[in-house]
Amino acid sequence: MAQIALITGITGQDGSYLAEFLLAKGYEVHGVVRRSSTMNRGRIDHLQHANPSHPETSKFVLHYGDMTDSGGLNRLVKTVRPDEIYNLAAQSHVQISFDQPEYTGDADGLGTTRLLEAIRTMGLPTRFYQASTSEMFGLAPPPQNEATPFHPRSPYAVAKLYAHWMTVNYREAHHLFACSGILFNHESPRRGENFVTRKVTRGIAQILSGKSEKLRMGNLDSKRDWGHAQDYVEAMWLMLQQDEADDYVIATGVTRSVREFVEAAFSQAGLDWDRYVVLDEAYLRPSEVHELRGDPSKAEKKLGWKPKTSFAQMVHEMLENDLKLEGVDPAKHLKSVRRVPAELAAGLVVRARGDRGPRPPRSSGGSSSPGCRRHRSLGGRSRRYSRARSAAISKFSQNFSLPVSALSACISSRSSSQ
Ligand code: NAP
Ligand code: F7E
Repeated sequence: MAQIALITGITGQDGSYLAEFLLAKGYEVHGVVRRSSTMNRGRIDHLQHANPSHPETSKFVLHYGDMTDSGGLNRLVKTVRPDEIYNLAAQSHVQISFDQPEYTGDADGLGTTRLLEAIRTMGLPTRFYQASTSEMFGLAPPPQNEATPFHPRSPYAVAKLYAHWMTVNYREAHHLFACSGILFNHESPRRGENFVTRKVTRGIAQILSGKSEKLRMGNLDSKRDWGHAQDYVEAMWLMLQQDEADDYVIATGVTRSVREFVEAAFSQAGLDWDRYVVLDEAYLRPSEVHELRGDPSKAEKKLGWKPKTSFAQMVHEMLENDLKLEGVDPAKHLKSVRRVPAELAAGLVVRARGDRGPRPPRSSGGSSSPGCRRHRSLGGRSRRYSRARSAAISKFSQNFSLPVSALSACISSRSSSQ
């Protein structure tokens, strides 16, 4: 008999990739969708077409439900009787959570408790995956791993932290097979349009199509550990296949600033980002998470999981998709990317950072970036050498799509130890 999975948030980025992944493994996949006045199933339409709704035979079934409605969730768990539940539904936008703190707490926090209670009261052996987030670490300095203390910085992160601890508590108190995947940022062509990476790749497409001239953005100094969503859904599944339930950090181990993302994306499209990007204070957050860099070594060791897609490939895929959506020919504008395996990039950065130890959190208003500090430390060397070094780093960074900061750090730590 096929394994049965229930996915909340199936219409989202991760839900759609996870549904594809589980269907390919032979699962019967049930998804929870919300009623809305316009159909909102663009990411899963292809799955529905490939699996027409004949209830006796279909491997892909959608049900109406909402994380704020415990009666509906109870009924779903009771009727579907899933072997595995992947709880991906959430109001997942950090900035919007400042405008909707109560709703975010209800859907993202209490919604998780409603599902856990449904499993417990039904007495089912269902395995449960909770979509936790690196946002829970907030101000804790990188690298962050499963033992890092949490310091959430938004209503979203606080709600997710409550859901994380409820997951741990149901495992400890009621012996549910409940896992919390602490995933760092992951992106793809299916990423929501108002998250920073997609906003940038869409913005570039609109500039190239002549629809807009500028891209308005917030804080370019914050740093994130960006991976590809398709790689990350495999980790969710792996967690539920282990002998014991546990919590895992899923990340690449590489951090880049938003500015570095912008530079890389504009450069792949042959554009100089400086000419198009303008600061708009509307996108600054009341409290920011400055730097996230995950340490995925537990997942590597216990799940055998590693990211497969390089940063350059991911950016390229997103640009290609958005250019096509705007009617722009990617072949005319996008540079091809040389591929460096994700783990090579990760190794380079971890080594460079490891030499210097974790960096303390920076204040959002600070103007001296670590890059600036490194530049000043070059004071004794000749200007010519410094210019040649910067040019070489920049060229290598573009060719191999590695962050400038990682290369600079690596070279600085090597030269100071010589
Ligand atoms: P997403 O694209 O924003 O998708 C969120 C999904 O949740 C959508 O299907 C949405 O339905 C559904 N949803 C929202 N509120 C709901 C409610 N009250 N009841 C039922 N469904 C509801 O998010 P994602 O990027 O795929 O992320 C998946 C999960 O992982 C989320 O829980 C997110 O917080 C978490 N996470 C994401 C990342 C990341 O970098 N992507 C990292 C760590 C954790 P509609 O389509 O109807 O809006
Ligand atoms: O912001 C900065 C912004 O909205 C990233 C969610 O999936 O990942 C995501 O949360 C950074 C922040 O993602 C703009 O201030 C600058 O520092 O893409 P984002 P996020 O807040 O990191 C975590 C792991 C989740 O769990 C969440 O669900 O980019 N930034 N300018 C901007 N951000 C946005 N959105 N728009 C800007 O114009």
